[in-house]
Amino acid sequence: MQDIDKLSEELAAAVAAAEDLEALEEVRIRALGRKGQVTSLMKGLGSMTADERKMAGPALNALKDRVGSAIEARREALKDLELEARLAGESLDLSLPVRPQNAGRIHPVSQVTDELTAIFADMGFTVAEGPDVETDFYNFTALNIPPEHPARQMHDTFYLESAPDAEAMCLRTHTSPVQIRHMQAEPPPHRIIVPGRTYRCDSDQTHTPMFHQVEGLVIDRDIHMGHLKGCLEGFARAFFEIDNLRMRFRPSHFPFTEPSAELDIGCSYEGGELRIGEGDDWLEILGCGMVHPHVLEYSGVDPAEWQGFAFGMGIDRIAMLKYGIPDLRAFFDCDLRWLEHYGFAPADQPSLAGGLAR
Ligand code: 2U9
Repeated sequence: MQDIDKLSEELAAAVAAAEDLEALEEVRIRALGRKGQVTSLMKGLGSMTADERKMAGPALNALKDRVGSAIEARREALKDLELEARLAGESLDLSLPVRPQNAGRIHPVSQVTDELTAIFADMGFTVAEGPDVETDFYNFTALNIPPEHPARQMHDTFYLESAPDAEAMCLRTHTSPVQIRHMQAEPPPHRIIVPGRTYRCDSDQTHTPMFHQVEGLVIDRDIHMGHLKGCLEGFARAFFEIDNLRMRFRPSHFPFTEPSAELDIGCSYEGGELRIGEGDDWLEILGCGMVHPHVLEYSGVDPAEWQGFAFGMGIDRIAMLKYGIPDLRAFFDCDLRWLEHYGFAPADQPSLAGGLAR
């Protein structure tokens, strides 16, 4: 019995000391193999007296089970260690350049959205998002668009089927409802941009039923048209990467802003080719204005204390202008050859320091 106890201790120590699966297999063969130490002791049972066998038999069987279980447990632990070491050795360096044949391209809409985000983030804006399916209240009423306004007509807006007494639901026709929701949820001041998908029942060479917009909202005390002008001129210069870009604000009208304006940038159309920043023609790039007091009231903001400006532009449109893309519909064709031509390198994140687009 003493021999069995001693052997048990020795084998337990050998199992624990096995540093890899190969060493553990050697211990197994040494203990439980055909000529192993435990096997040999078990073979000796045959030459014992019946009384000796009664004592030694169960003890040897217990030893065999104990050693077998210890080996199995150690094997599992060693496998885990081996896997961990392999995973650590196989870690991917995501900063390595992509192999050219696997590169893929970033769609111009994603690229321009990232550029806009970088520019406005530098001015202290954060990005807000909201639902594509909206209520009539958030898409129209809260934006000072009355029931008889043409924008509400069935031919402009995709309405969803709803129960006769339920509020009408639609696909948002602009990202403006997100600003309303944001103002209701957070206390002023606000400085947000809202890029996203928008939907209008329209389809021709320059309109698609789904298109992308970015809108911005600044609400604070004592905000005036001077802030609007400085912010949007700064944006246009940074976006088109032209320091002395000619610009003009032209009076306009939107239900949600008063006064309202549109921003034009200087360009030339010589020989049918558009050149931004040259010549003496004008090109409209965005709409803007001071947020209408009714809109602030609908949003739970006191217009006597807080004012601000808002702006909106079509991402697809400014992407076409900046990158000379002639046909809007190609944006949504999923043609890989088009994406290869007009797309952007995936690893180049737009930043003001590193260059917006390379
Ligand atoms: C709130 C208050 C005011 C957002 C604005 C415009 C002017 C505008 C168009 C540009 C081209 C839409 O993509 S487009 O068709 N937008 O001209 N958008 S001011 O005004 C807001 C928004 C939200 C709460």
